Amino acid sequence: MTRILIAEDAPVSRRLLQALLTQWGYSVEVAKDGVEALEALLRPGAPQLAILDWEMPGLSGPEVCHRARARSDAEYCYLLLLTSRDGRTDLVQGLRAGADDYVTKPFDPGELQARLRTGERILALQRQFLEAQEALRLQASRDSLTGLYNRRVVLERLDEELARAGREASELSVLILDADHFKRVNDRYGHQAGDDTLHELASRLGSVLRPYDSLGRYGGEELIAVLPGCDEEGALEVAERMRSAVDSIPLATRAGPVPLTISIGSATWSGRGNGDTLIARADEALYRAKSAGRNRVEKAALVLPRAIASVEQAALV
Ligand code: GH3
Ligand code: MG
Ligand code: MG
Ligand code: MG
Repeated sequence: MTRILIAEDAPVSRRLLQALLTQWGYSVEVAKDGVEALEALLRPGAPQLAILDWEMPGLSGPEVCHRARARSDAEYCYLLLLTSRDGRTDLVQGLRAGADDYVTKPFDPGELQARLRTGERILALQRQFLEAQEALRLQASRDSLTGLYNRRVVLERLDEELARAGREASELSVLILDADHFKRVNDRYGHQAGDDTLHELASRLGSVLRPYDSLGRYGGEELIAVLPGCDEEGALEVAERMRSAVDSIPLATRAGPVPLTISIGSATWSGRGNGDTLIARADEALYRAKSAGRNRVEKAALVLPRAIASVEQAALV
């Protein structure tokens, strides 16, 4: 049921409008003056359709329009002014204040109903537009096979979190995950079942993470997790939970259950270096996890503070 706000200070007109609109199937909210009307329009979840009387105590209809429009963060509301004036300049003033349309009093019910339908059509178009925009935004940030963030977005998240960790002197860890012997999965079960495996892998890993962690597809069957506020010990715990979540139960695919293991390299930000160096350290740890037999977690080598590193280097010469 479409919700509509009526703002009208004259009780008789207000009741008449309320009765009509209820009969037409609207769910009606009522304001007795301009101040109440503005409050009702700015409340979260406010009606998106409103009929505003021109002359009201407190704030006039055009003033309500003007102030409601000044709030650009609010959802669009279709505003219809109700006026007994018919001088052209007044109407222009009302439209300039942000009204979408007007009806002159005494109004013809058929005309009012038709103008409200126009308003609803415009609101429906706007909803479609916002939905399409949201769908595009999702498409542009997600990997279509796994539903995870795509590489670009997860790397952006890493940069943002690194900047925040620098500002707030907080911890940050990164995990690089790679499916073990995935070529064999494709060879044995087929490429499509391989795709299913990656899709299931992504959803199982996602359920292990906290809401503010980001998981993305880094490459073919390689994923990356950005863990804000996570120190080395915490990152190793998360990685171990991921490893065991995959190892414990085979993944469901169109070719039946596929057993899979993953290897993980973990790196924790030391307060120095950028996203690339953090990923390179996690990658190096992943390489060691693979060489040590796969289905395991390895952490990156300790980064020595610059002063100690140069002392050690000096000792080597
Ligand atoms: P390792 O344990 O050393 O990682 O062995 P691996 O076989 O997994 O080797 P590698 O990581 O080098 O190879 C990854 C394979 O994953 C190669 C490629 O055919 C497959 N792959 C990459 N992306 C996809 C995908 O989107 N779908 C499917 N089905 N397979 C993919
Ligand atoms: Mg009035
Ligand atoms: Mg692999
Ligand atoms: Mg790989």
